[in-house]
Amino acid sequence: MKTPRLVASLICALTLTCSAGVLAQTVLKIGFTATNDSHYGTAANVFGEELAKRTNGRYKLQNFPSSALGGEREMVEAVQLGSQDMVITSTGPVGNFVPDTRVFDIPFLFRDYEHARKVLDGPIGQEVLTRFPGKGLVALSWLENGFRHLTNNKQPITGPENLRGMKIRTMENKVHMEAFKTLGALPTPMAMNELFTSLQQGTVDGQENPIPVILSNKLYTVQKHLTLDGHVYSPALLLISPTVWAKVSEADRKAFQEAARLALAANRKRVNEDEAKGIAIIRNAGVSVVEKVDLTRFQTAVAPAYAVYAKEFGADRIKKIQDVK
Ligand code: EAX
Repeated sequence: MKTPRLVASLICALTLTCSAGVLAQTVLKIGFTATNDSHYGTAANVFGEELAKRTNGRYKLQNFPSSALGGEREMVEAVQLGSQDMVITSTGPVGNFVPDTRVFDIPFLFRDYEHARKVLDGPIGQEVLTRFPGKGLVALSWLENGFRHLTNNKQPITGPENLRGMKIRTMENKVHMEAFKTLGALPTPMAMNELFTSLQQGTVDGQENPIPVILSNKLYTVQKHLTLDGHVYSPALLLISPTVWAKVSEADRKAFQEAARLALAANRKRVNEDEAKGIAIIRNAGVSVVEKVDLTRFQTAVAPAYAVYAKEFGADRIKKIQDVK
């Protein structure tokens, strides 16, 4: 048994990347704002397992859930700088880095999950992923956060008039902020890791997030009302630092991409499951749920913001997305 150890040590000495005679293993740190037991945690776990399997354990993932590495904007910045290896983030702050993602943050753009997934998987969505390297980031895959719904502590929201003057925490996303301003609310951008306390202390009246996030971050324990308005689809992304990516061999890049594909499938499956069981959990916790809202009234109220979006993104680009069947 002496010879193999000696060979291993020699390889280690040459590659300078192993310790205690073990062959090179790179541990990649991945951060996200939800818990390990969430739609994001599921994606990270599947990605980590599949990557390790496909690289014979040469790459391993270490999860930092629950904003342990900071808010989404901070994490994307760190991934860009190379001080953090990977991140799962909503598109919330990503438009500040890769403006082309912003078009997908327009409210009432997607009809349903099928529509959104089809656009992201198709040429329109895949083309946007190619814009990341030019902005100092690498996107391995789209992921999913879900359709966002309103929660608050003031009153049941049945129409846009109920939002008037309400302090709603939004993501640090100007497309979303424009929409809430147009609806008459007071959009208050804030990182996810400050949200729970802000709701608890009444710094903001409400917030908006998909069911998977409301569950994972236990927002239903500090909110009285939920309205299932699904005002906007919230895409997510699996990003890796260009510093890391530059060191990954061509063959291993295939392993990363394949693992990312499986992570996306698992992530969407979990979103479906959370959607199916989540409302009952939230209601059982004592939250009043407005299930049926007249969406056309919200759409009419938010219509003036579409003029701003059309100017920024081009009416034809918006229509092209809407037209995907
Ligand atoms: O990505 O910040 C948010 O509201 C996001 O939806 C959450 O961090 C999951």
